[in-house]
Formats: sequence, structure tokens, C-alpha cells
Amino acid sequence: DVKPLFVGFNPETLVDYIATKTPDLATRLGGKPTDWKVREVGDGNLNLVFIVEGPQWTCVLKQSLPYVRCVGESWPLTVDRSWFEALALKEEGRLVPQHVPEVYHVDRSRALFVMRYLEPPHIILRKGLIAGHVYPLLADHVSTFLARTLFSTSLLALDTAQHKAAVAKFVVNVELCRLTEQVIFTEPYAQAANNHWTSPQLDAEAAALRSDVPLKVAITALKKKFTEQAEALVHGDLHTGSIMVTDTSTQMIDPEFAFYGPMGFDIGAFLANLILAYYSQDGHATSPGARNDCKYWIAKTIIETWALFAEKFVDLWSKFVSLESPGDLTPTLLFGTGDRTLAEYQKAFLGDLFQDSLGFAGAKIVRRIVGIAHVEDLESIADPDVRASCEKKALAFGKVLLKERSQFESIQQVVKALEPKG
Ligand code: ADP
Ligand code: SR1
Ligand code: MG
Ligand code: MG
Ligand code: MG
Repeated sequence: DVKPLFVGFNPETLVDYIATKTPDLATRLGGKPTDWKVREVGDGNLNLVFIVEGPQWTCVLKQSLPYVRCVGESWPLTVDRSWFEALALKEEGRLVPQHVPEVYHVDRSRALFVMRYLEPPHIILRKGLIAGHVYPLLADHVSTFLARTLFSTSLLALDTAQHKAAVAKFVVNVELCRLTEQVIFTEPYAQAANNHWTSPQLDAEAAALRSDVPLKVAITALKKKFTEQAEALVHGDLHTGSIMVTDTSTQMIDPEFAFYGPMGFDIGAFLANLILAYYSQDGHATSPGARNDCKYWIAKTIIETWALFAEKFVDLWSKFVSLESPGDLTPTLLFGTGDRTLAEYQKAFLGDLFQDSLGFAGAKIVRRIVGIAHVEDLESIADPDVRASCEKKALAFGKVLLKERSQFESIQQVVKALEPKG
């Protein structure tokens, strides 16, 4: 019930704000306000991101705009998303502090928060993948983030009262959910002014999406899960542009779309963006096969992410049950130790989650090729024919994940299908 009062900052007003409203941060920055350097570095679709550098310390201030930045004022969007982003960062930070930037200050009325500066050599994962870099710890780190955040906020760890209270806290982030419904689950399959694609190369593929009845049934079944299944606290926008990395550090940023939704939405988002990175590698290769090592590593990372996630998730779950502190979905009365019901139910649960994750991955791939917001992995391929060739492969695979995912019984089979035979 706090009405945000939007005051968009410029570097000068921002310095004044920090100096007068956040004395602790001002002290940490050191020197005088006139010594602080402010740079706006936001390269995302929605918000302002300022790096504030003092003589002793640097921090990041993120502020929401009352509209979608990449579109402009014609598309209003609540600035209160900033509050939910900070709330989610704090909750995720409690569960996996090693993979989330610390939040130092939140001001809901000004739609801003201040967080840790992820210093160089941290870069956005998507940019690293475009450059052909590999990150050997990525699957381990992302699977830890996913397993801990999704398990710990679900009814497998919480009792019903705790879970419903948490659902209620995030249910207000409705405008962001509706944006996702629009741009991921509806527009790519319809005539929509926001849609665009590499034309004329992909004209036939885009038209085919609009007349594919089984595909529209499949995407709507996933939309039903997205809108109705308040399973766990999901990040809500876990693409490779929402992850900052070094060789040894992996940090999840930008959870402004956070809400209680289906677990597979986050897993699928990450896998989809690895798949997009995979298919774009040939477009970045300076000679045939030059990116094969990178493609191999991405394929391996897809396998390891799911495999490690499943292992860590089940491990957490079994520990909770054996400690006699399971959530209300699997009470000790029914799932006591030594009872094979737990192992059977875990197998069924993980099987369903695998299918959901593949479906959401398909949805995330399709939207990045024909919807409003594309990905730099593909957009930065300058030659439109080369780009279109990568996009066609990715789009075809996205459709397989949406319509035929039940054929896949393992993540290894999924990866094998990335390169169709013949
Ligand atoms: P948006 O919500 O607009 O997508 P992001 O949170 O993704 O904004 O941030 C946009 C960019 O700002 C990122 O791509 C990254 O380059 C930079 N950035 C965001 N948070 C941090 C941080 N904590 N430390 C360093 N750079 C950051
Ligand atoms: C208007 S669509 C903008 C997109 O950018 C965000 O990062 C989300 O992915 C959203 O769908
Ligand atoms: Mg972003
Ligand atoms: Mg941390
Ligand atoms: Mg964002």
C-alpha cells in the first residue's frame, strides 16, 4: 500500500540523494559527494542502472522507470517492480548469498534500491558466450541457485501458512506477470505489432507459428501453468543477460519479474538461453568449426545444469524429510524415512518438472526470435542470411520442445537432438 512517487534520477540528483538520504552509504563511498563519479550503464530493456564510484567504495543504484525503457513512454509499466526486485534479491540472498548481489538500501517511494557492485572482471554471461568464452563452474553455480531458491520457497520446505503468506507478498507483482503473458505466451503466435523477425528470410516461419494449432494449444497449456501454478519463488527472467560471471563467480541479477510461479519457468529460461547461445555460435565463427569447442561446452553445460539441479534438489528434499521437517506437501506421516513413497514421488515430481522446463524453454526460444525482445547472441550476427540460418535452427528446436517434448526422457536425449541427423 506504499504508492511509489517517481522521481527519475540524473547523476547530480542521485549524488544529492545518496549524500542526504543514505549517510551510511555516503560514508562507505568516502570523500565528498563532489568526489563521486556516477555512470548510467543500463543496457537492459527496462530500467536505469547507475554505478556510483567513491574514493573508497563503489555501489550500484538501480531505478525503475514508469515505462518500458526499450519501447518508451507509450508502454507504461509500474515502477513498483523495483520493490519486488529488491524483495526477491533479499530472499534469494538469504538462501544463496554466494550467487546474489547484496542489497544495501531500498526506497520503495523512489522506485530504487542500492546493491553490491559486481566489479570487473564480472561481465554479463551473454556477452561472454558471444565472445566464445566458457565458464567451467556455471552449471554447478546455477544449479545450486535453482535448487536452493526453488526448493526452499516451495511447499516441500514450507508449511501451507508460510507458503501462502509468501505467495501473497509477491502476488502484487501482477503487471510484470501480465507483461510476460503478453510477450512470451501470446504475441509470438499471433499478429501483433510488437513482433519482428529477420525478414524476408523468416517470413514463412513466422506465418507458420500463427496457423499451427497444436503449437497454440501447447503454448496455452504452459500459460495456464504460468498463471495458475504458485509453486515456488521464481526469478522470472533468468536469461543469460541476468547473470554476471567471472571464471569463479556467478551472480544472478535482475529478478524484477519475481513471483510465485512454476519452477520450470526459471530452469527453462536458463536452458533456452544456453540453446540460443549454442545455435548462434556458428554465426560468430570466423572459420567453419571455429566455435565447436564452445558449442561442445554449452551442450555439456545444458546436461550438467539439469543433472546437478536434480541431484541437489532431491538431496535437499531427502534431508528435510529425514530431519522430520518436511514441508506440508510431503508430511512425515506419509513420507517417513524408510518409506519408498518418497523415492517414488520424487521420481514423478522430477519427471514432471523436466517436462515443464523443456516446455518453458521452447516458449523462451520462440519469443526471442519472433517476439518483441530479441537476444544479442543472434542480433549481433551481422549477415542476415547467416543470422537467419541460426535462427531457423533455434526456432525449429523451440517448436520441438513445445510440441514434442514428451519424446525426451533424459537431458542427454535433448542435447543429442540439438543437431538433427542427416
Ligand atoms: P534491466 O532490468 O533494465 O534489464 P539489469 O538489472 O539487467 O537491468 O541491469 C542492466 C545492466 O546493468 C546489466 O546488463 C549490467 O551490465 C549492469 N548491472 C546491473 N546490476 C549490476 C551490478 N550489481 N553490478 C555491476 N553491473 C550491474
Ligand atoms: C517488453 S519485453 C521486455 C523483456 O525484457 C525483460 O528482460 C523481460 O525478458 C521482458 O520480457
Ligand atoms: Mg536485465
Ligand atoms: Mg552475495
Ligand atoms: Mg530487468
